[in-house]
Amino acid sequence: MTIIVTGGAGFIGSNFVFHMLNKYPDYRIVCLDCLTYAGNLSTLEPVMDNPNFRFVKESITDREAVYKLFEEEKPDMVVNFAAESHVDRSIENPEVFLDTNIKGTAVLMDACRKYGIKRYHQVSTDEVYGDLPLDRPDLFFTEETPIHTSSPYSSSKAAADLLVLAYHRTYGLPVSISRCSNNYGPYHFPEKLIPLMIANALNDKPLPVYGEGLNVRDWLYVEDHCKAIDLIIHNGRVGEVYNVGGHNEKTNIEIVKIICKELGKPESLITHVADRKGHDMRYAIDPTKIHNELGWLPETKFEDGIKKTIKWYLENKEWWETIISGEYQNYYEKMYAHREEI
Ligand code: NAD
Ligand code: TDX
Repeated sequence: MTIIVTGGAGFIGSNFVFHMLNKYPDYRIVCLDCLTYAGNLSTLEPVMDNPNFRFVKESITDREAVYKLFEEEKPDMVVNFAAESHVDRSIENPEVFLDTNIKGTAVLMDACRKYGIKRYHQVSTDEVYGDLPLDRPDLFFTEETPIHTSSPYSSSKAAADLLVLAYHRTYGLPVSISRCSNNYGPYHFPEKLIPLMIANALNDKPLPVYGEGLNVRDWLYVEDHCKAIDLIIHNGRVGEVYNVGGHNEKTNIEIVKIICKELGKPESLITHVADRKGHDMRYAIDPTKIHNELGWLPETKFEDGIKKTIKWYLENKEWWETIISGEYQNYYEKMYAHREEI
């Protein structure tokens, strides 16, 4: 079995590469990643010498390079993690999101049509459903919830999902899609809420909470997401969408306070800043389908997962300090300087 894993040098993709090489010692895992700001080759160092692993630095938007790789590897499956993934960046500059997330998906699926494939899996997000109101805790996203996006990021992911389903219907491509809630865990890029707050708190820097911090996200430990995708590509039905989430809703302010407590840092570091444009209020997944069909259930409780994650950031300072001492400084200055304190 040969699987092309795109975006494997990023947060979830790298965790998936480790999971698969560990669990299936006879599989060949080929990581296709062009190493944007979010891709980090040092993350993959532990598997670089594994004879069942190959890293290829190319973009999923480069048709020639993708076709060449398919000719060389004749993959049985493709799992597409590669994407521009940060909502705030999409608000500043949508174009690269359209290129990578939409065109890149089409190029990969064209290669799958040309060379044949057992499964093309698209890693999508609950953000394609838009958001839920705070005063309706009885509502959850199901696979039937209409697509209703808020940001350029979620719109590009939704467009990709629609293309994936269209390639299934039109060309009979054997596809599947997973729509997961917010992940957290090791190798999470420090532009995202949890690692950003951990890094800032450890440096005694202000913790910039957008607005009142009452927006709700449904947090899932990254390993649980990887296990869900593993189940879907092996046992999930072709042409189907599976929601992935663990009924673990928390407001942003709760998350930041937990991080302060775990690190022994004062809550006075918390600074309320200008809100994100179009900020989604609440995400909440109903995972009944994947549970009933594939027996998936999240295994890591948030209380344990957040402790493990913080421990990882404490033990792997070099990984994130290298990131935040580079180009990230310009990013941080640009994105947060204009966010006035409120
Ligand atoms: P990430 O930003 O950490 O990593 C993205 C990876 O894709 C990087 O290694 C980057 O170099 C690579 N990449 C970007 N453009 C590429 C291109 N044109 N060609 C090849 N590689 C390219 O992202 P993540 O948080 O690991 O998210 C992975 C996937 O999961 C994305 O599709 C995202 O939409 C989805 N997702 C993320 C979450 C979350 O909470 N992080 C939740 C649900 C779904
Ligand atoms: O500095 C911050 N302050 C803050 O209050 C940052 C970076 C975020 N936030 C808020 C915005 C959100 O309500 O925290 C919440 C989480 O923000 P992000 O970490 O940027 O995640 P989110 O926008 O929810 O999107 C994530 O989950 C779904 C991933 O980045 C997406 O790729 C995934 O599809």
